[in-house]
Amino acid sequence: MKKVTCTAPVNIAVIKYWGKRNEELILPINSSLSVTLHQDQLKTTTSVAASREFTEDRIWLNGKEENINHPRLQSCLREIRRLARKRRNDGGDENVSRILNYKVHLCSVNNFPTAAGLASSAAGYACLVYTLAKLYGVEGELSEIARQGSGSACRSMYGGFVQWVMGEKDDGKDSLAKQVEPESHWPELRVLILVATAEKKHVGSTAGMQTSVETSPLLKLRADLVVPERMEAMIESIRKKDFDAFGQLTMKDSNQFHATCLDTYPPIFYLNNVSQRVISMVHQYNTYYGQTKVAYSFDAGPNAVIFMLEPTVNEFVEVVKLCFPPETNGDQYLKGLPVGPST
Ligand code: 2P0
Repeated sequence: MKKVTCTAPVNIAVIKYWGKRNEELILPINSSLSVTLHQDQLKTTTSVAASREFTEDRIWLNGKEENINHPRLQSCLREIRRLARKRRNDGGDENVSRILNYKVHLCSVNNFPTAAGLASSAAGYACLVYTLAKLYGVEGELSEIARQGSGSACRSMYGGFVQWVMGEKDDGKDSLAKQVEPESHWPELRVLILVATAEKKHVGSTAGMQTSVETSPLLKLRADLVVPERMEAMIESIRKKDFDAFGQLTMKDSNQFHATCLDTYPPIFYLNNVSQRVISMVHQYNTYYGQTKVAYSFDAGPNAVIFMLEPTVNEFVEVVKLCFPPETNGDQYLKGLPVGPST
């Protein structure tokens, strides 16, 4: 038996991905950009074992067996095994030949709420692809395979600041993640995650973005006219470590993503009244200082991700505690997370 265990962190998009031009290959209608969290924080851990004793491929997610025949899982398994076979045929490791004949058992656990809009599928598929690649000794560009598990997963294959370039080709060969700056680039950057609810979201991202593509004229305008220019500005703000610009662009992009959800028919609501209070709190805080000291971002759920620089953390956490006292909001907790490398 051969066994491998790896971890992959979640990533938080500051230029959001929402909408596909090809459902099967998972090709997006716009490029996106994210920050990968530190691997010691919100992460997925996956173990894979290959053995001649196993009679079929199987997978367990958070301790519960799931259907291995899910098409996206099958795509990832098939593509990694194809690369492994190619490597073997090119004269690679003899052991790979043997393992390729074995079935695998996969076990994946998240240390945070699954499917609550905290990018669980991103860390999950990134980890699955990376762990399988290690098992079979496959190296090189793997983000194309992770993308076929879940779009946002391709960005978790790298640490630091990562762009998913939408690409132009129909076969998706150029729809890849690339690192814009490494995790060491902006060590003062922090994220605070405010969990408004750990419940599973009502409308999943895959179905939600499909309806948005079909019905929202705003989404098309966003992809064609807003994102390309905003992407340039975002990359520049990161390169210059200009938090004021970075924060404003992050908040505007989150707001526009949720505007496209409202523009979807029937509309999708991911934000709730707690999210709205967090948005007000952030703007009041920034207004008090006359500059952008903190910036929110919300994905497909009501939980807030707040970006800030290290010197702001303690004071802002106190502000959050004042605005959301524990006795009235018992289901909330805070995590101050450093941004860091992916493995
Ligand atoms: C993002 N989200 O860029 C955006 C922002 C949610 C809001 O990527 O269908 O789970 O698996 O490609 O990757 C969520 O979409 O969807 C997502 P699929 P995915 O992070």
